[in-house]
Amino acid sequence: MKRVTTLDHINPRTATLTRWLDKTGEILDEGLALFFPAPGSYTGEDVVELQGHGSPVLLRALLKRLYELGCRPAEPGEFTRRAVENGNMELSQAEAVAACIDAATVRAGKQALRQLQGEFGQHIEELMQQLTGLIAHIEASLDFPEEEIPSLFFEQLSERMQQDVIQPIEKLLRTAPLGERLFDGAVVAIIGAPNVGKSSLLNALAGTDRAIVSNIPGTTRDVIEIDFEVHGIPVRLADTAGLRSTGDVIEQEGVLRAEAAAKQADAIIFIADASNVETWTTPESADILLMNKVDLTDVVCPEPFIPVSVKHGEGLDQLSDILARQLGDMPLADEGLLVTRERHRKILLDAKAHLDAGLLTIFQEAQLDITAMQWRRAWSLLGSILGIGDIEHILDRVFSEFCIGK
Ligand SMILES: Nc1nc2c(ncn2[C@@H]2O[C@H](COP(=O)(O)OP(=O)(O)OP(=O)(O)O)[C@@H](O)[C@H]2O)c(=O)[nH]1
Ligand SMILES: [Mg+2]
Repeated sequence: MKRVTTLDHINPRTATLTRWLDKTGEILDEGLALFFPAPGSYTGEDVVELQGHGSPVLLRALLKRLYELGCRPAEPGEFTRRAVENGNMELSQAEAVAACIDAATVRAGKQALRQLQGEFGQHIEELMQQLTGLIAHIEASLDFPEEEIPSLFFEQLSERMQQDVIQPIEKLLRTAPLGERLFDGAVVAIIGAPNVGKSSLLNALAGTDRAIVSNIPGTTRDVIEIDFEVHGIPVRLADTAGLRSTGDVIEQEGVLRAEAAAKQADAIIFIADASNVETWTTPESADILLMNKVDLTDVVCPEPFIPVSVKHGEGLDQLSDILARQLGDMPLADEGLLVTRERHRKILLDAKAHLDAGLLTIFQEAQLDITAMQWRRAWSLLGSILGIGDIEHILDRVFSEFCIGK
């Protein structure tokens, strides 16, 4: 540090004003230096942070100087990886760092924070402890084959396996569709005949005036996308050209794009116009059916259409609830822990398969070693969520998804 700043000494954990110098001693910038000594730093190693004025030119000059002195840029996720390797956090917490950075909504951020604080990891650890106890019972009966073990013993063991390990895993797995959705988001396409109010709906849901609305059928020609959120789920909403056969080549292209957007969407909202029966013919692919402009007529809205009046904001709250549910939202009074990463879901599924397989042989004395083997395999799998086991392999996979500099 002496070679790049003007400091002779720095107190730990204190922001100290300094200047950084180039090779010839010329001042490059002025800023703050912070020193976090091992082992109490983020990575568990000695860490120095330099905070400059943030101008790309000045920062580049500082980086150039640091590279001259033998520094190199961090690999994606390298700081967090070192924190894991030095025992400062377990792997699912490290993944939560990436999740915190990626979180697009407050709800997603809250889940990431719970994971960062180790709640998810602790739950997995508790399951592993339960599993260890049950494996120990099986191992013990394998060690004393001459003992007559009552079948009640295995019945109880299998019951505890169901209650204490398999059922909690199943409960976690049920949260995965919502948990993953909170981070991956969803694409929702609005389709329907011309002039039914598709662009009006996009504007109303996203609270902007993004798409042109007019009473001329065929107003929207292109796919218009906007990002918003429904109950904390990030949604990319796509407004499309009204579906009809037309001689206008530009509109034809718009219709083709509308159909392509609908194909790629996770959910499709189809809109009909209550005042125009010709718009009611519903495509099979639609997930949510809206009957718009109910303010214009007294026609009874046929099932399963949901009556709305986009113009007057009627029925839109109900639409948000239905859309959120369509995207995997669950009614949770107090949001429990969610499985938010595909890696965790796959491991839990795999572990459950091994636990179930172990139960198949538990009442067959000759095959009890298979039960023990299956359950031990499940234990290792759960451990790989926390980073216990083939650590290098797991770390490579997890940190390859990180962004640079964390
Ligand atoms: N009365 C009434 N009019 C509405 C309602 N929703 C939309 N409109 C009107 O219907 C007309 C068409 O609305 P748009 O949102 O442009 O319809 P669109 O489906 O995007 O039409 P295209 O882009 O041409 O396919 C506009 O004049 C809107 O003001 C509603 O709930 N009630
Ligand atoms: Mg439109």
